[in-house]
Amino acid sequence: MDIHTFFSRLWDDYTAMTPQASRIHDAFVAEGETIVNDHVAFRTFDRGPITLAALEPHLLALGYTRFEPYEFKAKKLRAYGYLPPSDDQPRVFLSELKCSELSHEAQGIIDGLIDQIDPARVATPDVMWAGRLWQAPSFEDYQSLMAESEYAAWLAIIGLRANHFTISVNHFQRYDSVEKVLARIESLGLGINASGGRIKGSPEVLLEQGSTLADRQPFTFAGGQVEEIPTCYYEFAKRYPDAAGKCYQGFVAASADKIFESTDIKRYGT
Ligand code: OOG
Ligand code: NI
Repeated sequence: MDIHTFFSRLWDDYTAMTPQASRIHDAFVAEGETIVNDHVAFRTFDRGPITLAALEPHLLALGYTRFEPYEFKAKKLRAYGYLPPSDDQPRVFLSELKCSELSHEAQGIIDGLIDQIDPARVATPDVMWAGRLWQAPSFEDYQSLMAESEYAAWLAIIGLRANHFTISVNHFQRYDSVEKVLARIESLGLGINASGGRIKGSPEVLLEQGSTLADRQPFTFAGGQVEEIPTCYYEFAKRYPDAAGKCYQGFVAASADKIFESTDIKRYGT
């Protein structure tokens, strides 16, 4: 699969899950802005056939290269940043949950999901937007996961797909700051993730980021119980040149730690 097809299918799946993304995208295009993606992000479990190491070959096949690892001790996550084959393509942030750091009960719930995955399904790049590769969990299991890891609970119901796309504020004309972009988002009636402040990072760390609160939709759990759940969110990033004058290519772990909470709508939503 070529990289254009990959991102166009990924985007179609993402916007179907995330109507706010189409609204935001179209609002900026209507103002004459050009949308360039800074990065996209994926979440997975470090177990079974969908580990970071098992998914990474799909990125390498598109021409991506490994850039830098990141650790999130409190959230029990590790991640890797990848550089695109050309500047007009997004970077990729791929994270995985360190399942063995959860309780035996939570691990049992996750194993019950992972055991349902057909390994053949993971062999083609469209697994990156396959969604759930297992039956819907019960609401009880969802809540058990939620008590230990919001990331685990989210992944159990949403599955593999773009967790967010990120607009490059560097490529905007009218909006020269992340804060101006966030103000425009709010004028559309959408919520901002304020965990750790509206703007994560600073020119000093060469990256400023902000994000929406994830969209919500009703979800039918095993047994038929329907509850509103968070889907995906949109991010906005502005990068600064390093001492050598080269645009910063990495992520910032302290900022990422708070960006993860964009799907934690129970704690941070209004
Ligand atoms: C990823 C959060 C981190 C960034 O740009 O630092 C991130 C996630 O929510 O899965 O995207
Ligand atoms: Ni991001």
